[in-house]
Amino acid sequence: MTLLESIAGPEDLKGLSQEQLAVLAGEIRDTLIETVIRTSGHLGPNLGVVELTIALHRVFNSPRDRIVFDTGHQSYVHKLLTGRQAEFGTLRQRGGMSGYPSRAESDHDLVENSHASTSLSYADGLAKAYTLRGETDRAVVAVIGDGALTGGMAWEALNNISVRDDSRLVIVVNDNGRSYQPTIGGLANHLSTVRITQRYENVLDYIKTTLSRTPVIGPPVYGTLHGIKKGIKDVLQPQVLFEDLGLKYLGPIDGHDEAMVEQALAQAKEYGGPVLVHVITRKGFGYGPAEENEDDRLHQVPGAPRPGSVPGVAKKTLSQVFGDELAAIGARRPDVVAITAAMLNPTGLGPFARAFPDRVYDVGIAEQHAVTSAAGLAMGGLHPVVAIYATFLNRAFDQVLMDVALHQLPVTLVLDRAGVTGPDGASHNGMWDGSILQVVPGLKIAAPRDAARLAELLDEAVAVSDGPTVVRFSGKGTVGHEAEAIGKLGGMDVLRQPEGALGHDVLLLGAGPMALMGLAAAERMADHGIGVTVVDPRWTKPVDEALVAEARRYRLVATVEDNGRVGGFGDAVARLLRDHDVDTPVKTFGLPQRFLTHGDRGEVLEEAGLTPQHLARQLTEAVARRAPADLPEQSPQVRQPTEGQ
Ligand SMILES: Cc1ncc(C[n+]2csc(CCOP(=O)(O)OP(=O)(O)O)c2C)c(N)n1
Repeated sequence: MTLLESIAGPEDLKGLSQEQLAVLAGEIRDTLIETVIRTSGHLGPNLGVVELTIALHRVFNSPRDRIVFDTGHQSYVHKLLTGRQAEFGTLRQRGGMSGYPSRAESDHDLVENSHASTSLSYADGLAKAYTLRGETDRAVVAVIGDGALTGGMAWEALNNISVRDDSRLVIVVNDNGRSYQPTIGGLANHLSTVRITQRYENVLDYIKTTLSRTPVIGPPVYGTLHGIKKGIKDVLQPQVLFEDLGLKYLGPIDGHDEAMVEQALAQAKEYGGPVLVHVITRKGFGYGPAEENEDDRLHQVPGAPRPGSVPGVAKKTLSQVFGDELAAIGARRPDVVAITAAMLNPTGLGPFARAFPDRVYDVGIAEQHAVTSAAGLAMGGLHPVVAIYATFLNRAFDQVLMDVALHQLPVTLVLDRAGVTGPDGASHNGMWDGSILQVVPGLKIAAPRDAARLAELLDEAVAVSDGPTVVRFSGKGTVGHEAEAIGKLGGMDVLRQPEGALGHDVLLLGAGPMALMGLAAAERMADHGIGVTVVDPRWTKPVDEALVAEARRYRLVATVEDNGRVGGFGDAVARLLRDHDVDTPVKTFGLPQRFLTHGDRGEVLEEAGLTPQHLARQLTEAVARRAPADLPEQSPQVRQPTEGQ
């Protein structure tokens, strides 16, 4: 039995010696590496918090004391120490363990939202609740990375926490200097001063020697002099920043020295008011390939290929298609600039950043700021492209509505990972944007079905100069699965028409990649004698009015979208037809309005009924249910060809 196997819960950690803890840390790292490389998941962040998590569970009494992991991607070690080793091999698999804290899995898990920068607000609320309820023995701990600390919500929380001297609240800043890539901004610079200098006294020595040795005032000395002007203490002592806010500061502490971390946490626990413990760790610690990975320290690894999958040349992803196209646009349009919220490479902005380093802004994990700052850039005469994962745009709805749309500003939001993303679970599926953005006046939404359309629609979107545009797609999709239009209906692409003797039974509108699924469903239905016209709307907002006349000629209109069913494209189509008194019934297919549990994309879509087989069956039944008397005149032979066909 390994030492790790002997840990059934946090209590079992408490009697271990320092030597045993070091062995345990090694075993945890081995387990993380072996498992996550197979299952996929967040490797670098978890390798960095092994000692920190052991110390947390030795000092605090979870679940009586509450530990909230910001974002939650670094909670694997916590899972291993809270009775979940046996299931750990099922991490992120359908029916298996979640890649984030999960309330269904354990009483030790509390917050599973996985959107960054919320932990301090949860902790603030919990601490207030325990104070008011007289549960004064309970401590609340928030573990937040330096990346998550760049989000505005974290500072709103600090502003509130700092005045609560009755809260037993411990904020652990896990400072590894990185989000995916190095964390940016003034706060990050401030923290990095601490990381580099470690001790204030050493800094003073450094200043003395540097000043005496440097004949001319070069950049590093300029920084130092700047410090003297401001007051060296203010610049170099990190606690000043936090203590000015009213928080007790402990640190900086070497986060891989378990005993030191434990000591600091114990002190913080006893203090009785809010305390910030600043822990310095290395992302990927203890695993060479992660520590040496210059891109992202193996922030997230893809996992081993599934059994049965054929290894081949990696296909270009749609994120890369977007990135290359934006770089091409950037070359001919000097007014186009790009913004990322701490996800430059994952959103495909790498090529643009390399070609135009002055025209790309990493704003930190600050989606709200990203959007309003884009509004400012647009007011200043530029055309910003904000590249963001669809699920994280939810944060910035008011900014899109009031800061951008109200001013009719030419901002293009590029929403990657739209639709079902899968293994990251409920909080990561990009299934809300298609609905919340439908209500924004003047905003246009494009949903490319494949790589060629992505490039085309991105070009069209950045050409719009009188209001915001959105391009939503799933960047994990790859080049190759394409469908050419056989005609046009208004601005929409017609992909298939009923052939031979088949009637015009169903007008099927497939948004984005669902157009391809619609084609596959149509083929099956043709085998059963049902004629289906498949149309890709290209723009899902506004809905093309050419649909009104066309819809009257079919028994049924159907819409399919990779988005929640409520308030999305389908509902917009139904509303348009209703407003024009079109009698043809509309069936809308999309994701059920639920929080969908994790699994791979195919599995989640299957469960949601979004497969060609399921669509074909549902539509066949729906056509059959319509009584002949309800049906419009079927005369496809005399049907006028639609414009462009
Ligand atoms: C609102 C939001 N935007 C973006 C992300 C994507 N994301 C996940 S982890 C991460 C970096 C987090 O950095 P940090 O908090 O320092 O933790 P580390 O991984 O370095 O331990 C980002 C940007 C997110 N989870 N939430």
